[in-house]
Amino acid sequence: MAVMTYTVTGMTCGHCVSSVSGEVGRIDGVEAVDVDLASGRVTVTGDGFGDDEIRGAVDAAGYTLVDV
Ligand SMILES: [Cu+2]
Repeated sequence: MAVMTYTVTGMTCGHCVSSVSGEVGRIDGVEAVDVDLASGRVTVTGDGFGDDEIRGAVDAAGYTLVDV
């Protein structure tokens, strides 16, 4: 099981958090998504997902993944 941390910009409220959690949570292999609104930190737990898939899901939700 891998735990990856990403930074997402543009989230301002609980609705943003649930949009990002929903899109990222749909990716195959993702078991859990934890979003910290204050820091923009998104922690993803699971197996077999890639950074590009996370980026795509964050884009689809309307936010931006900051390059690590
Ligand atoms: Cu919002």
